[in-house]
Amino acid sequence: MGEAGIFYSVKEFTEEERIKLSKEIYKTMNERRTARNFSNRYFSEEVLMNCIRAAGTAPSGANRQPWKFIVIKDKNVKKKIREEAEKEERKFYDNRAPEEWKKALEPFGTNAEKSFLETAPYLIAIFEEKYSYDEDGNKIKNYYTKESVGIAAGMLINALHQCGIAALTHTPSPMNFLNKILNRPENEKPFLLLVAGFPAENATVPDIARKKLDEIFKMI
Ligand code: IYR
Repeated sequence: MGEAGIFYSVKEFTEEERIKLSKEIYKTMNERRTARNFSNRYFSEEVLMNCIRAAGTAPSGANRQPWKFIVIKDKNVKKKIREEAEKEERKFYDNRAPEEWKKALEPFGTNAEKSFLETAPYLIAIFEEKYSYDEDGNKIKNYYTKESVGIAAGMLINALHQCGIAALTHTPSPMNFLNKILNRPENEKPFLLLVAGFPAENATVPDIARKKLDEIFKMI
Protein backbone atom coordinates (compact mmCIF):
# COMPACT_ATOMS: atom_id res chain seq x y z
CA MET A 1 0.00 0.00 0.00
CA GLY A 2 1.14 3.54 -0.72
CA GLU A 3 1.23 6.25 1.90
CA ALA A 4 -2.01 7.77 3.07
CA GLY A 5 -2.67 10.56 0.61
CA ILE A 6 -4.26 13.95 0.85
CA PHE A 7 -7.97 14.47 0.43
CA TYR A 8 -9.20 15.17 -3.05
CA SER A 9 -12.58 16.12 -4.37
CA VAL A 10 -13.99 17.59 -7.56
CA LYS A 11 -16.31 20.53 -8.12
CA GLU A 12 -19.97 19.72 -7.58
CA PHE A 13 -22.44 20.68 -10.30
CA THR A 14 -26.00 19.81 -11.05
CA GLU A 15 -26.34 17.72 -14.20
CA GLU A 16 -27.99 20.71 -15.84
CA GLU A 17 -24.98 22.89 -15.07
CA ARG A 18 -22.65 20.20 -16.32
CA ILE A 19 -24.53 19.94 -19.62
CA LYS A 20 -24.28 23.69 -20.11
CA LEU A 21 -20.60 23.65 -19.22
CA SER A 22 -19.78 20.74 -21.50
CA LYS A 23 -21.52 22.48 -24.41
CA GLU A 24 -19.55 25.65 -23.81
CA ILE A 25 -16.28 23.73 -23.56
CA TYR A 26 -16.99 21.91 -26.81
CA LYS A 27 -17.93 25.18 -28.54
CA THR A 28 -14.73 26.89 -27.45
CA MET A 29 -12.49 23.93 -28.27
CA ASN A 30 -14.16 23.51 -31.65
CA GLU A 31 -13.12 27.08 -32.46
CA ARG A 32 -9.46 26.11 -32.27
CA ARG A 33 -7.69 25.86 -35.57
CA THR A 34 -4.07 25.31 -36.42
CA ALA A 35 -2.64 28.60 -37.64
CA ARG A 36 0.08 28.62 -40.29
CA ASN A 37 0.46 32.33 -40.83
CA PHE A 38 1.42 34.32 -37.79
CA SER A 39 1.74 38.02 -37.10
CA ASN A 40 4.55 39.36 -34.94
CA ARG A 41 2.03 40.56 -32.34
CA TYR A 42 3.23 39.93 -28.85
CA PHE A 43 1.56 38.44 -25.78
CA SER A 44 2.97 38.50 -22.29
CA GLU A 45 5.39 35.99 -20.89
CA GLU A 46 3.14 35.73 -17.87
CA VAL A 47 0.33 34.28 -20.01
CA LEU A 48 2.73 31.81 -21.54
CA MET A 49 4.16 30.80 -18.15
CA ASN A 50 0.67 30.17 -16.79
CA CYS A 51 -0.23 28.03 -19.81
CA ILE A 52 2.95 26.02 -19.31
CA ARG A 53 2.08 25.65 -15.63
CA ALA A 54 -1.30 24.30 -16.76
CA ALA A 55 0.39 21.86 -19.18
CA GLY A 56 2.63 20.69 -16.34
CA THR A 57 -0.43 19.44 -14.46
CA ALA A 58 -0.90 16.66 -17.02
CA PRO A 59 -1.06 13.07 -15.80
CA SER A 60 2.12 11.10 -16.44
CA GLY A 61 3.47 7.59 -16.04
CA ALA A 62 4.46 7.10 -12.37
CA ASN A 63 4.15 10.89 -12.05
CA ARG A 64 7.59 11.28 -13.60
CA GLN A 65 6.46 14.41 -15.49
CA PRO A 66 8.82 13.56 -18.34
CA TRP A 67 8.55 16.87 -20.18
CA LYS A 68 10.50 20.05 -20.64
CA PHE A 69 9.22 23.21 -22.29
CA ILE A 70 11.93 25.43 -23.72
CA VAL A 71 10.56 28.80 -24.75
CA ILE A 72 12.37 30.71 -27.45
CA LYS A 73 11.77 34.43 -27.81
CA ASP A 74 15.31 35.36 -28.87
CA LYS A 75 15.37 36.48 -32.53
CA ASN A 76 18.76 34.93 -33.28
CA VAL A 77 17.82 31.56 -31.82
CA LYS A 78 14.54 31.61 -33.77
CA LYS A 79 16.50 32.31 -36.93
CA LYS A 80 18.84 29.38 -36.29
CA ILE A 81 15.87 27.09 -35.66
CA ARG A 82 14.21 28.26 -38.87
CA GLU A 83 17.37 27.60 -40.87
CA GLU A 84 17.77 24.08 -39.51
CA ALA A 85 14.07 23.25 -39.76
CA GLU A 86 13.94 24.44 -43.36
CA LYS A 87 16.96 22.30 -44.21
CA GLU A 88 15.08 19.21 -43.00
CA GLU A 89 11.84 20.32 -44.60
CA ARG A 90 13.52 20.81 -47.97
CA LYS A 91 14.79 17.25 -47.78
CA PHE A 92 11.29 16.13 -46.80
CA TYR A 93 9.46 17.90 -49.62
CA ASP A 94 12.15 17.27 -52.27
CA ASN A 95 12.99 13.63 -51.54
CA ARG A 96 11.88 11.99 -48.36
CA ALA A 97 8.11 12.35 -48.49
CA PRO A 98 6.33 9.64 -50.43
CA GLU A 99 3.84 10.92 -53.03
CA GLU A 100 0.94 9.68 -50.93
CA TRP A 101 2.07 11.81 -47.98
CA LYS A 102 2.54 14.90 -50.15
CA LYS A 103 -0.94 14.37 -51.57
CA ALA A 104 -2.36 14.18 -48.04
CA LEU A 105 -0.74 17.53 -47.22
CA GLU A 106 -2.01 19.32 -50.34
CA PRO A 107 -5.14 20.81 -48.70
CA PHE A 108 -2.88 22.54 -46.17
CA GLY A 109 -0.63 24.15 -48.74
CA THR A 110 2.46 23.43 -46.66
CA ASN A 111 5.95 23.62 -48.09
CA ALA A 112 9.54 23.89 -46.89
CA GLU A 113 9.26 27.61 -46.20
CA LYS A 114 8.79 28.13 -42.46
CA SER A 115 8.87 31.90 -41.94
CA PHE A 116 6.46 31.55 -39.01
CA LEU A 117 9.42 30.25 -37.00
CA GLU A 118 10.78 33.80 -37.04
CA THR A 119 7.55 35.80 -37.11
CA ALA A 120 5.63 34.38 -34.16
CA PRO A 121 6.50 35.80 -30.73
CA TYR A 122 7.27 32.44 -29.13
CA LEU A 123 8.43 28.99 -30.12
CA ILE A 124 8.00 26.32 -27.48
CA ALA A 125 10.25 23.34 -28.00
CA ILE A 126 8.73 20.44 -26.08
CA PHE A 127 11.09 17.68 -25.07
CA GLU A 128 10.32 14.15 -23.91
CA GLU A 129 12.50 12.69 -21.18
CA LYS A 130 12.78 8.98 -21.92
CA TYR A 131 14.79 8.78 -18.72
CA SER A 132 15.85 11.24 -16.02
CA TYR A 133 18.44 11.49 -13.30
CA ASP A 134 17.70 11.32 -9.58
CA GLU A 135 19.34 13.64 -7.03
CA ASP A 136 22.39 11.37 -6.90
CA GLY A 137 22.78 11.50 -10.65
CA ASN A 138 21.55 7.95 -11.19
CA LYS A 139 19.67 7.29 -14.38
CA ILE A 140 15.99 6.57 -13.72
CA LYS A 141 13.61 5.16 -16.26
CA ASN A 142 10.44 7.04 -17.08
CA TYR A 143 7.23 5.39 -18.20
CA TYR A 144 4.75 6.05 -20.98
CA THR A 145 6.76 9.13 -21.87
CA LYS A 146 5.22 9.67 -25.29
CA GLU A 147 1.70 9.40 -23.94
CA SER A 148 2.53 11.70 -21.03
CA VAL A 149 4.19 14.42 -23.05
CA GLY A 150 1.48 14.12 -25.72
CA ILE A 151 -1.20 14.77 -23.13
CA ALA A 152 0.78 17.71 -21.71
CA ALA A 153 1.21 19.17 -25.20
CA GLY A 154 -2.54 18.88 -25.81
CA MET A 155 -3.24 20.61 -22.55
CA LEU A 156 -0.84 23.40 -23.49
CA ILE A 157 -2.51 23.87 -26.88
CA ASN A 158 -5.89 24.05 -25.17
CA ALA A 159 -4.66 26.46 -22.47
CA LEU A 160 -3.24 28.78 -25.12
CA HIS A 161 -6.43 28.58 -27.15
CA GLN A 162 -8.57 29.42 -24.11
CA CYS A 163 -6.39 32.53 -23.70
CA GLY A 164 -6.98 33.52 -27.33
CA ILE A 165 -3.56 32.41 -28.54
CA ALA A 166 -3.18 30.45 -31.75
CA ALA A 167 -0.71 27.61 -32.10
CA LEU A 168 0.88 25.42 -34.70
CA THR A 169 2.25 21.97 -33.99
CA HIS A 170 5.35 21.88 -36.12
CA THR A 171 7.33 18.68 -36.48
CA PRO A 172 10.35 18.99 -38.72
CA SER A 173 11.89 15.55 -38.86
CA PRO A 174 14.42 14.73 -37.57
CA MET A 175 14.45 17.40 -34.88
CA ASN A 176 17.74 16.64 -33.12
CA PHE A 177 19.07 20.03 -34.22
CA LEU A 178 16.96 21.41 -31.37
CA ASN A 179 19.21 19.72 -28.80
CA LYS A 180 22.21 21.40 -30.32
CA ILE A 181 20.77 24.88 -30.73
CA LEU A 182 19.04 24.86 -27.34
CA ASN A 183 21.85 23.10 -25.55
CA ARG A 184 19.67 20.31 -24.18
CA PRO A 185 21.05 17.13 -22.63
CA GLU A 186 20.92 13.77 -24.37
CA ASN A 187 18.03 12.43 -22.25
CA GLU A 188 15.73 15.07 -23.70
CA LYS A 189 14.25 14.05 -27.04
CA PRO A 190 12.52 16.71 -29.14
CA PHE A 191 8.81 15.93 -29.25
CA LEU A 192 7.15 18.94 -30.79
CA LEU A 193 7.94 22.49 -31.79
CA LEU A 194 4.90 24.55 -30.87
CA VAL A 195 4.54 27.97 -32.47
CA ALA A 196 2.43 30.37 -30.40
CA GLY A 197 1.06 33.79 -31.27
CA PHE A 198 -1.69 35.46 -33.26
CA PRO A 199 -2.83 34.67 -36.77
CA ALA A 200 -1.62 37.13 -39.41
CA GLU A 201 -4.19 39.67 -40.52
CA ASN A 202 -6.55 38.13 -43.06
CA ALA A 203 -5.01 34.72 -42.42
CA THR A 204 -7.09 31.83 -43.71
CA VAL A 205 -7.20 28.18 -42.74
CA PRO A 206 -8.25 25.31 -44.99
CA ASP A 207 -11.96 24.57 -45.09
CA ILE A 208 -11.79 21.15 -43.52
CA ALA A 209 -14.28 19.43 -41.26
CA ARG A 210 -14.03 17.46 -38.07
CA LYS A 211 -15.34 13.92 -37.98
CA LYS A 212 -18.92 13.60 -36.76
CA LEU A 213 -19.53 12.28 -33.28
CA ASP A 214 -20.82 8.95 -34.59
CA GLU A 215 -17.57 8.47 -36.51
CA ILE A 216 -15.38 8.82 -33.43
CA PHE A 217 -17.68 7.48 -30.73
CA LYS A 218 -19.60 4.37 -29.89
CA MET A 219 -21.46 3.50 -26.70
CA ILE A 220 -21.44 -0.11 -25.63
N1 IYR B 1 6.78 18.55 -41.23
C1 IYR B 1 6.33 19.01 -42.53
C2 IYR B 1 5.30 18.15 -43.14
C3 IYR B 1 4.00 18.05 -42.47
C4 IYR B 1 3.53 16.80 -42.08
C5 IYR B 1 2.30 16.66 -41.53
I1 IYR B 1 1.61 14.79 -41.09
C6 IYR B 1 1.47 17.77 -41.33
O1 IYR B 1 0.20 17.60 -40.76
C7 IYR B 1 1.91 19.01 -41.71
C8 IYR B 1 3.17 19.12 -42.27
C9 IYR B 1 5.92 20.48 -42.45
O2 IYR B 1 5.81 21.02 -41.36
O3 IYR B 1 5.71 21.08 -43.49
